[in-house]
Amino acid sequence: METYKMNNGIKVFKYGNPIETGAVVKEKVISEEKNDLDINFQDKHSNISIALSPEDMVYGLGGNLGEINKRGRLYESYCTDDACHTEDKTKLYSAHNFFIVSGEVSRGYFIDFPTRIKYDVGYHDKNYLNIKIYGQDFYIYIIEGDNPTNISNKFLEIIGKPYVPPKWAFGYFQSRWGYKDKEDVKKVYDTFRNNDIPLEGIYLDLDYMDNFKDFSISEERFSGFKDFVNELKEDGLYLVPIIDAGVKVEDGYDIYEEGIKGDHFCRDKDGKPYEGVVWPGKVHFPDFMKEETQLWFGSKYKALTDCGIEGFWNDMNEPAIFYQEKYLNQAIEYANEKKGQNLNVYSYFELKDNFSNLANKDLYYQSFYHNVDGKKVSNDEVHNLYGYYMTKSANLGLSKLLNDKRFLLISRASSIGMHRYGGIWTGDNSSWWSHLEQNIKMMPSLNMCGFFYIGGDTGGFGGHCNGELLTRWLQLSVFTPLLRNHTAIGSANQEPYAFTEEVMNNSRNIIKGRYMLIPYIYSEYMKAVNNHKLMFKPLSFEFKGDLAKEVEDQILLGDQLMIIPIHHPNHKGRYVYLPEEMLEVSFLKENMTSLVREKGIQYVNYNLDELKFFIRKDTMIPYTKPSKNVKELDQNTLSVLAYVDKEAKYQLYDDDGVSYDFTKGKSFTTKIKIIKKADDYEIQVDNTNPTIENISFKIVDSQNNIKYKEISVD
Ligand code: MIG
Repeated sequence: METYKMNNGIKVFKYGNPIETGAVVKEKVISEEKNDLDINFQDKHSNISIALSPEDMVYGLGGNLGEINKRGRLYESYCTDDACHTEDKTKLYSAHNFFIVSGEVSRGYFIDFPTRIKYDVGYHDKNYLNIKIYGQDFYIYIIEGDNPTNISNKFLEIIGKPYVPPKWAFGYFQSRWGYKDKEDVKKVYDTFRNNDIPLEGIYLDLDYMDNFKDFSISEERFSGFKDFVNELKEDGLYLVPIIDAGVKVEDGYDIYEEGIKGDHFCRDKDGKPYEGVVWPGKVHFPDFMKEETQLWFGSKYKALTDCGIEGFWNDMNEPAIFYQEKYLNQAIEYANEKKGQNLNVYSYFELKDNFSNLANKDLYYQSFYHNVDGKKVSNDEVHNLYGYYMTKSANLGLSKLLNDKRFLLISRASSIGMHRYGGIWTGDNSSWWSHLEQNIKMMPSLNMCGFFYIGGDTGGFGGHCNGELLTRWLQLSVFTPLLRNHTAIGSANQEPYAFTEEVMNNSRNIIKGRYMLIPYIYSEYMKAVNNHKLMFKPLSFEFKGDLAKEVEDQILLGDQLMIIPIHHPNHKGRYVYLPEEMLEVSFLKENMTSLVREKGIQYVNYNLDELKFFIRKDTMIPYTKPSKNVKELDQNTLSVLAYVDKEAKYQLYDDDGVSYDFTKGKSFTTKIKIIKKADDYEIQVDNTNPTIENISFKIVDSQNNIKYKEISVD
């Protein structure tokens, strides 16, 4: 064993001969200290046991189900396509192996390992966090710090800055699997515009492709694609097409033929390109572990960037496999044998399971191989890197193709390291109230693991959404960086206008609220990226006491806001835990009201036609007027809502929103300070943003007195 030491309270331990995943960007430095972790090497596995005291909380593990406090549940890191996120599931699309055990003292752990890890976080024995690593070659990072925030920040620093999308990616996006042709897409666009609902873009699901072939466009359904894309873009509307991991096996298909010629596909045990079955039927999987393949596949996005496309979503990159021919044939044979027989419960179930268990078998992942630095390595051994490296490949390609213009890029599968190349959506949730609640809780956990450009399918993917659920979900999602309403084929329409007039009016106002808040949301996003800080935090990261630990359906955004989504039907409001005195704000264009609330538990009304949140004392938030898209946001007049008892400060970040000039120091700040005087406020503004001309203030004090002020900025 070699031991490394990084400064800043971070120690790195190396076991065996790990594969370099690229998760950490900071150089590893040798530490002389001995690891105090209890690691037990057994067969081909490694078991770690961490004692938990009754008070310990466990945070992290990113895109997995469950609570913010991970204790009392089982989890697994093995990227998996599972479209039914029920309570008993242990694994989803991500493998995010960073967690913090926090009690008397707090400690962070990151297991840098590319395949399966299982966690029993005090499920079978509440006194232990037991971890089973499916291998003996890995790094473990141990991060000491004062508290979970501090530890998360240190972790964010060593894994490198998260991906930064263009500013337009912070707009509202409409999606559905099943917008089958140009006319469908145009209709969505027209209906949004005609009903004055802001719309930044429309995601294109696999309906746009020719026969589910990557980088193809259906001539039949999307003829004149380039003109179509550019026509919409003139009006500031972006189309965001999907790309799947599997490449259709078909003679004459350029991507397939190039892939074969260039030796870009994963191989089976006999050295032939591995064949799985996904959307287009038989496919080969690009070997994203190879740099040449990353560059090759990344360059193929050109087919679409040439049409004016600047955003993509990478799907099915766990990779999802519907079946492998051999196993389907076995199932069919078995079924044929049983034909005409009088089946009892066992034989009937076996017959049925033969088919229903065909997808994503462990066997499949064990039976195809990557080329890792010249070595043959099964997918099973590096499974969690597949979606990560596919997205890295897309990022490398798009960076070149778009000449250093920023692009929107999200992936379904991910592991830590990928956060530098793209964002993620949280996969195939359902139109369930419990999934709205789950969406709240996943946000801080994902942030801890480096994923900042994140959001769930608003309204829910599977199942049929109704107007109330969509409205409540929007009241959450307008605070998440990725705001996308998406649903599955076969489910009820889910656009804001698909329900009643009332639902449409409420949705419109809430989405407009999002656009009003973009200056703030973008600023918080960018500051979090640049300063290695969390954008979303659990209450317990900021406040002491049992309630702060237990209340998980309220989360903090930046240092200013607490959001309190409603995640039950028929509720007119909810109980809110206020860890300190805060200002309740109902934030809508015409009717913005506020009320100072004492600390403690209070029942707060929250109607369907509001956008509600709480502001912490001595803070402020900037906002602007709503617009139909980001391009048309008012850059000249800024509004500020402040809650001032003594003195409040805010530093508004902005940049051009499209280029990477911000990485070279080309960004703007507007520093605002409001100081309470006897019966007035002194306002100081230090501004480098050339577009801001006026700032209008609404300042509330602890007695609910309101003052309006106007300042012109030079
Ligand atoms: O097997 O492209 O998570 O967002 O709509 C389903 C169709 C494949 C899964 C994605 C979902 C997308 C769907 N895809």
